[in-house]
Amino acid sequence: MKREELVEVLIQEFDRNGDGVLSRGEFQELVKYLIGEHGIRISSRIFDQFDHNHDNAMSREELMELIDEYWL
Ligand SMILES: [Ca+2]
Ligand SMILES: [Ca+2]
Repeated sequence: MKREELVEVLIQEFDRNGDGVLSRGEFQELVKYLIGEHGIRISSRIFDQFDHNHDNAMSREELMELIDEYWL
């Protein structure tokens, strides 16, 4: 699966309110899904690291960078 497709799948799956970005809470669910319960503790730190424009939302572009960094 290409990164672009992966981002779309993740957004579709975890963007509960359908606004096209992941909120802190939605992102926490994603991290939990990807790396398990212990991910909850670090999800906020990861969120802050990749929310480059600090709008408290994880956009597709920001999510792409996260995937580049970790290739989850
Ligand atoms: Ca959302
Ligand atoms: Ca952002």
